[in-house]
Amino acid sequence: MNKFILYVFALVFLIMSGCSGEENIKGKSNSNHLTIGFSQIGAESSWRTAETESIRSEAKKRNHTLKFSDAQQKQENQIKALNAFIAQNVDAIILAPVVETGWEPVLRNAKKRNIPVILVDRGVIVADDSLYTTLIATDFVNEGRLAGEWIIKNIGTQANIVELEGTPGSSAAIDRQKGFMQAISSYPKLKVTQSQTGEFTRAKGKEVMEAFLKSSKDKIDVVFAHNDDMALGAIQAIEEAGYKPGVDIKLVSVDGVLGAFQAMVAGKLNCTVECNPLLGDVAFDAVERAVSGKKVEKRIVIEDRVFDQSVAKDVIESRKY
Ligand code: GYE
Repeated sequence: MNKFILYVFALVFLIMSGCSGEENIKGKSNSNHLTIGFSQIGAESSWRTAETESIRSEAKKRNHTLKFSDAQQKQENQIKALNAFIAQNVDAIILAPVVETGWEPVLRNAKKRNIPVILVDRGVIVADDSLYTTLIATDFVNEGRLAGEWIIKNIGTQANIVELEGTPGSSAAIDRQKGFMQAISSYPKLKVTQSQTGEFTRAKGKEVMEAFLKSSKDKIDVVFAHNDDMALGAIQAIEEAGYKPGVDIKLVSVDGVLGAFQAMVAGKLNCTVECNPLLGDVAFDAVERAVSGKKVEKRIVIEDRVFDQSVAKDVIESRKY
């Protein structure tokens, strides 16, 4: 009789655990191991290399299989990768979208197959935001604003600024520009005299800065670069043109990579607004929650901080990317 009661209890327990919230929406209960497709933009900057590494190492740490695809900056490659992940019926997709628009059809395919899509670092514009699970990113508008405010406070309200923009159509470039313009808009003598894309790369940043230096009729006082790599390229161009970066021409950028801190310590870069690329941990928390049918916040904001030469030396040792 006792044995019988035990059997009944065991049976009830088994049935209940099978029905519990732990069972994931794709029906793969009792399995902590997931297969995740990660569509990365490319390797244009040190920021992106750090992000890739963070997601790769977190997948390993949690014992998940990561299918990695490098899109070489092309949206069409990302769409192809996503469709391949969907055809392979992965448990979830992590997408770092190169540009904001044009994602609806492929995201609809994922949704139809019940595959959660976690957006990391850049956002998308879609009419129906149920097409993705969450966006994990910093606030780019705020980053642009912080860069503008740093200039107002530390350089003043009269300066000719040249702008090195990020990848055209990317939320990072669009929103950093928006925030920056908002910050300086009340100061008519703070002028953006030239603005062009440097595609978030060091080489292109240098090339565009060389062109700015050659063609500029006005003296260039400040460079606002949408990322550190372009600022580092611009520093080289400024030096080769015979000026002192950080002194004759001041530079403010975004990301907070190690190279930027080294340049600040050397007195060549004036300020960087941090944009944390170490998103692996947060991204996989979201993936695991989504796969097990738990609620995930629609927007997870990663905090930004401003660093300039006054603190660079003290914090450089503690930088993680
Ligand atoms: O700032 C830049 C990169 O999307 C936030 O892309 C990211 C940006 C980052 O290549 O360095």
